[in-house]
Amino acid sequence: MLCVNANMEVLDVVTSKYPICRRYGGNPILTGKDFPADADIKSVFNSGIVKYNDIYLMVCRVENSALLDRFWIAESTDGYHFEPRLEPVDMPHDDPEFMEYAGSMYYDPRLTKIGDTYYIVHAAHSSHTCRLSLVKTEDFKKFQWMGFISETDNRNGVLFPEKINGLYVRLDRPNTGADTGDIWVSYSPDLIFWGKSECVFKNWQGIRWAWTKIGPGATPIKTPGGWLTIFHGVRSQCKAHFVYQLGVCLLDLDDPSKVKAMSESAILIPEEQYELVGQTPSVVFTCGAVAEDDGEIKIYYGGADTVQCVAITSVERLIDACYNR
Ligand code: BMA
Repeated sequence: MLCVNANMEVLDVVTSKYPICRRYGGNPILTGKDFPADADIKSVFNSGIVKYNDIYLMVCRVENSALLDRFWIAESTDGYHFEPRLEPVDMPHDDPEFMEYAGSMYYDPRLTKIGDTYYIVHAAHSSHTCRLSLVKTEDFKKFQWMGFISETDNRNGVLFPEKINGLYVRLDRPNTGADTGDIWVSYSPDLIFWGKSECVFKNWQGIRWAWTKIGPGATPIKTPGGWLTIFHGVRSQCKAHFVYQLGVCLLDLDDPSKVKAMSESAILIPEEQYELVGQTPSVVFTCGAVAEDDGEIKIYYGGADTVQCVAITSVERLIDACYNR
């Protein structure tokens, strides 16, 4: 079959389209039991990740039995075996505005390195529903809150790793109804003031399996052929419950509002017990991926809003999935 590689060369190779992602055999890689017992952590999922000084540094979303969500860093040298630090992240609890609005609940951290700074865009529950909030750190010890960066009813946001045409760029998902929403792109000169917003694609545009809503997932990965962007898509099943899956698309390098290609099928579907059964059944949800130097991509994802998992794929395989519809 014909296959497109990362340099956008068309190759005639024998390749199997499925599976696009391979689950790590040791999934789940983190559960609540891996954290100190007195922290009462029941779930760990939807964690963000970067490689920091050759260490895989995961900012985990952890939840206790009072449903209080916190961030807790876990570290790994191989990307599969993670050791949680002794304490949760010391978020900017000295900032009264952050505490007033977000202190009760913040979750789904998405990490992006820009220059020497690591930024975390995350959802924060405020008295005005959910907003995107921005935190930065240079050493993963001290964290500074930069402010809210969206209006209400927006919980999925991720920054691109570099400026495009002189501006910072983000993808997000402003809700357009009770349970609908599309992926948008916005631009900013300073990461605080955002504008030039455009819809990138809608939940129905070519995505048969995500008729309810979609949202950005992992930090977009730069390839010669475009920004490789892993997102989540949701469908309501028999009006009874939502099914969360992952998809992939390729956005134009200079104008990420343009979709160059998109996989027809989901690339990861809830199938395993740890994805089908948990706090929220039938959920695979990503906030981060690591692109290795050899082209391998590790997609870190939450299973059923309960446990943290990882699946392995590659740049070539994902680009191939985008083009071979
Ligand atoms: C989304 C977010 C995620 C969660 C998912 C499935 O709306 O809130 O944190 O994993 O729903 O419940």
